[in-house]
Amino acid sequence: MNPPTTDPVSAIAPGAGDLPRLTLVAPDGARAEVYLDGAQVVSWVPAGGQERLFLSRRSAFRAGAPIRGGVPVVFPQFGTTGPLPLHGLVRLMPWEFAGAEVAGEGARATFRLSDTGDSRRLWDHAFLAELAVATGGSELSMTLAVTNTGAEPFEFTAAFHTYLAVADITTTLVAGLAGLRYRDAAAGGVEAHQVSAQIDFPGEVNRIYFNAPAEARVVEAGRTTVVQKAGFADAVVWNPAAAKCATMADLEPEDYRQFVCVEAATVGAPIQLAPGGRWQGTQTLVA
Ligand code: TA6
Repeated sequence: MNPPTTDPVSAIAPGAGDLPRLTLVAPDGARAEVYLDGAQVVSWVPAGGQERLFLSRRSAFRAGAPIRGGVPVVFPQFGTTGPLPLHGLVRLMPWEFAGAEVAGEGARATFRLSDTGDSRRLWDHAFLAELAVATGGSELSMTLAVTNTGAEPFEFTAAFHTYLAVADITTTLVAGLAGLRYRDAAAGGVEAHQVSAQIDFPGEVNRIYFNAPAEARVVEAGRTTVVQKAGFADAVVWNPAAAKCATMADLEPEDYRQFVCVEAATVGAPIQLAPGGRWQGTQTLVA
């Protein structure tokens, strides 16, 4: 059961497909929208600013189906690195709203999810996942905390699969990852080193950058978005380009021009959690 939203900063109402959607509004006007399905942030407007996340007009909004855009929470498996459905389980599950509050100039909402019979059939581990979403000023901050509530150790990979809205992918650059080793999924998984200072997008880019620094920047003509992370070792950069985009039923053929995914992630070295152990990772977007 989700508690009633009597706090001053949030309200839950039916969103697309009648799925419950929380709107979080900070005292300074910064706002975010979060579907309880997947605890998926789908909109972020900094104070006095404009929408900074991409959300596909063709996305499914149906319980148990992934939403295309915003910030899907990836856990306990990134991509196809294991036997689970692509990007794991929790983006497909309904989370519980655990409350919202004013925090300084910002507003903060928390969501919770535990293992279920369905999740145990696919991944036989007991866990508690907690997601905190905070916005205020020019920032959107998300913290994922995972606790092993079972009696056996487990390991997992995770990410915030962040779809940042851009005006034009052909003039967008990602900076801050030079010198890093990466796995190039668009080239069959070969490994390479990032030589140039900035990543551009002449075609599909699908890379996991290992041991990435705490900050990457998405640089467009006239604006920059900073992606900061803590607790996540790696960073993923993805844009499908025209050919792959055309094969994706929940994207318009030209949608690849309008987003780049830059993702705080832990993929290269899975997190090991002993019984009772807790891990957390944070991603902060700065407009
Ligand atoms: O993060 C990049 C990626 O793993 C790509 O390989 C691409 O498939 C993308 O995620 C989207 O995955 P999805 O399951 O949402 O279609």
